[in-house]
Formats: sequence, structure tokens, C-alpha cells
Amino acid sequence: MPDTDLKPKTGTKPKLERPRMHKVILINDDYTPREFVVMVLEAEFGMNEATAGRVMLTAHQKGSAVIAVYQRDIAETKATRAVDMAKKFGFPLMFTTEPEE
Ligand code: TYC
Repeated sequence: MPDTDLKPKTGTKPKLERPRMHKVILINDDYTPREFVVMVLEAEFGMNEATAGRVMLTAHQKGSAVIAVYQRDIAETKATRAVDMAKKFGFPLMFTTEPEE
């Protein structure tokens, strides 16, 4: 077709929103040992002992602490794995996720 317009169209590309990131939140409780919380933060969230200790103390003192931010499926998977690990040891340790504003 001689008069086919091969130039790319401009101004028609829909703007794609970046997917919202999701926070993983550590919840305090009265029963899970501090050392166990630190161990889970190291094992599931790749923290070193010093960082894990600080995050654990924040949750202990304030009731909760934001641990990290991930894409939704990763945040949910990590939170579930962390809760399951605690359950296996009989502790009520809880992690939740929520979208960032
Ligand atoms: N509060 C617990 C204790 O005194 C320790 C703890 C800290 C538990 C943080 C959960 O998210 C938590 N043994």
C-alpha cells in the first residue's frame, strides 16, 4: 500500500499506573519470644541481626512496625510464610499487609 502511514502514532499511548506497593507489617503480641521474632525477620525478610532486633523492638514498643515494601504478591507470600513459620512453633506471631497510600 503506497499510502500506508508507517509513522508511529503519537499521543495515543494510555498512561499506565505503576502497581501500588504493599507494606508488610509486624504486629506485637505478648507470647512470641523476642529471639523468635528476630529469627523470622532474618529468615524471611533477609535482615541482619541488628536490623531485625531494632524492628522487633519497634513493634514491641509501639504495637506494630512496617518491615518492608514489596509488590503485592510478594508481600502477601512473605507475610503468609512468616505467619506459618510461627504457627509451626506454636506462636501467635502475626504479620499483615496493606497497600501504600
Ligand atoms: N512482645 C513480645 C515479648 O515480650 C516480643 C514481640 C515483639 C512479639 C514484636 C511480637 O511483633 C512482635 N515476648
